[in-house]
Amino acid sequence: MNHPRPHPTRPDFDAVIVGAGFAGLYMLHRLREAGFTARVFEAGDGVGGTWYWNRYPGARCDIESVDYSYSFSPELEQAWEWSERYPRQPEILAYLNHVADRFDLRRDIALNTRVTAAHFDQGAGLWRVENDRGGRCTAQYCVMATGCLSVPKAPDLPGIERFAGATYLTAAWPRDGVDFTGQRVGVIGTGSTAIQVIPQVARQAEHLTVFQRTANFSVPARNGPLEAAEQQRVKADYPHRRALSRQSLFGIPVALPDTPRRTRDIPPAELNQTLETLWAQGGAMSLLAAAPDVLVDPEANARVAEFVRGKIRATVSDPRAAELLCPTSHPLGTKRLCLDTDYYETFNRDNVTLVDLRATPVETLTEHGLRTRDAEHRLDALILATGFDAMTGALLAMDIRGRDGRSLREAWADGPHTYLGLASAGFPNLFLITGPQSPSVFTNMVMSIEQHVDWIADCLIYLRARGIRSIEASAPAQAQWEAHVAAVADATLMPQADSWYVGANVPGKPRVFMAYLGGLGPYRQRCDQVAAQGYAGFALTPAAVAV
Ligand code: N01
Repeated sequence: MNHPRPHPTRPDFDAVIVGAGFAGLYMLHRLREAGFTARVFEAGDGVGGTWYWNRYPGARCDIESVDYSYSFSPELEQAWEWSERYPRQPEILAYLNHVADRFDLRRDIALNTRVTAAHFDQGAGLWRVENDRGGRCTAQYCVMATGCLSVPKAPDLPGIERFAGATYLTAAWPRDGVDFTGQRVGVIGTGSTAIQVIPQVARQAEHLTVFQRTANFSVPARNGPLEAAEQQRVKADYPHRRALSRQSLFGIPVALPDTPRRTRDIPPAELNQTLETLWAQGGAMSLLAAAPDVLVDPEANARVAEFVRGKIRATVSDPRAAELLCPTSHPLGTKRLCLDTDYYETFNRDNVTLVDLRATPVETLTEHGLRTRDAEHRLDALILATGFDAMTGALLAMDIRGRDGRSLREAWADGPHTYLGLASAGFPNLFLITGPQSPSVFTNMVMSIEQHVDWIADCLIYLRARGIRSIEASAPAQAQWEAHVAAVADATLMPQADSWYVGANVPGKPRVFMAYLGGLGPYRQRCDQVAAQGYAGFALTPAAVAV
């Protein structure tokens, strides 16, 4: 119900932004450029988000550096020099620090400050935000730039407290690094993170034991130095390259085919040749972009999956290890397709052992190592590459309360509910950057972040120009969007896998497919259309009326 609000309360800031990764930094820049006041709160003691926390050996982005970078500033694009085809974590972190300095962002960022609560004050029409340092402030808008993979999954290994050796979580790696020389090291997990860690640690440790529960598909990165001439060529072509990426499926410069050819219709020899070429070039996204129907058509998927399994068998010399490393539990691409440098080759080393946790499950950690059903593996150190409470973890970690004091945890008890992945009904003036049910993790995140930030900034400018105090997703528009997201996902093979995309990795999490699979380009058009129609599907409330 609306009540007249004669004395609107001035908030401390036009917007509070939570998180200072790629999303929070650009959001701050856009809002300030548009004349809004904004404050960023960041839990870390530096900017960088994902790239601040994930400092584990081998951490590297699986999108090419020239594409995994902001496109909003042509000067920045031209100025920054990338050293490798795929950027290492320290280089991305240096880039983000450069961005923070270049655009003078630091003065509006509070570091070491974790937002614990955000409550919508209906009477005053503003958000009251609290942090773990006891600070409080108010803002008209709250923008969650909290990342899709920022809350590590809690370790769920029996007896972990008994282990006397060192334990390392990849997502909270010691800043000064770790020297594993002379140590017996165990790695739990074989997802994207572990696949990067394992080859690095194997080169240093005396012995490495990899505890695998589920084998994953991985494609070679073929990383290497980015030659000056190649970088110059990309820089000269940036306007065209970015335009292509914005309209693409995955946010990389691969055009949508006019008449996509079905993979199952391609003669085996021709398909094999294409896959050999892609394999030699490296890159997971380009493999999927070349045959996007592998995510939809089981036959197409089976053909490409068998090609990858053939590569694993050809690489790993021990046939038993090779079979264990061949994924059979899920179609290719339905868990994140990993990108590696020497992952499968690492299992040919004398100092590496692969343990199949399906055949011999973990019984417990002991003081000296890890006991499976048939052996005790003595370890000096244990690396947990066990994944994240993805997509919703960071949002639900805060006590977010919207209209009528209803908490987001309550509203999302059966899974996330959003309109376009940008907003949630019942939570006025709250925006999510790359929120659940947007393309986010299925794309080059930087492209998706820029699209959301631009959309949100343009929206706030629109509201200000019209004296509108409040914007809120309408429940019917939200329900329609969710039905569309689910229908698109259900038309693919994606929901078949027990992946973090469906929350299957976190016990008790509702099983819902949490990303939009319609592609970044088509999604962008939809968002632009909503804006062009005066924010269709949102309720806009003028200033003279309380919300
Ligand atoms: O996490 P994951 P991740 N006992 O959830 C295993 C992005 N990323 O950090 O599959 C034994 O994929 C678990 O086994 P299972 C990327 O989007 C990007 O590797 O549940 N094993 C699995 O093997 C990626 O998808 C980049 O059977 C346990 C592993 O731990 C996302 O982050 C680099 C276990 C977790 O794999 C997450 O990747 C890194 C247990 N109790 C990450 N609990 C790049 O840009 C979990 N596991 C390259």
